[in-house]
Amino acid sequence: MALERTLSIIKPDAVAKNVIGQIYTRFEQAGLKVVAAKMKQLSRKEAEGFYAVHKERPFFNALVEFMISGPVMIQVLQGEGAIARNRELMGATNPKDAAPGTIRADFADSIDANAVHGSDAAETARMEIAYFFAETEVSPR
Ligand code: RTP
Ligand code: MG
Repeated sequence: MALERTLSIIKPDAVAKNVIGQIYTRFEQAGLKVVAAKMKQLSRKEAEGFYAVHKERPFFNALVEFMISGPVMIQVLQGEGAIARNRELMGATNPKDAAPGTIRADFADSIDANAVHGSDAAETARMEIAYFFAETEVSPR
């Protein structure tokens, strides 16, 4: 498996629940290193741009409203097979379908307020990391 980087966002619901540390512990225990991080209140424009791939979907407006409802914690995770590994840790999009012990099963309330985002493929990971971080902001370690 290749060393990869993926973009992770702890969404406003999980930040409000004060579980950033618990979620970081799961990344670390799975062998994923945090190599860049920032807390941010997204503007509407930033949230719309980030989720542009979903702009024709019926849930787009609700998704954007939710993502700007409070600060988010944005990080780059690095590790062997980081993209798939992070998706496994996250669990299914709808917490009702998420496997026990996953982040969404344990911390998410609904398909909208679902605690975390994770890139879904190598190309989206590259785009999403570049959306929030300059190359100089990502640790080379
Ligand atoms: P994310 O992008 O946030 O990591 O989530 P995901 O890959 O698991 O799901 P995706 O299909 O990319 O959808 C992005 C976010 O939109 C909301 N959503 N709502 N009501 C619905 O049918 C619906 N489907 C998706 C979710 O909050 C999802 O995380
Ligand atoms: Mg997605």
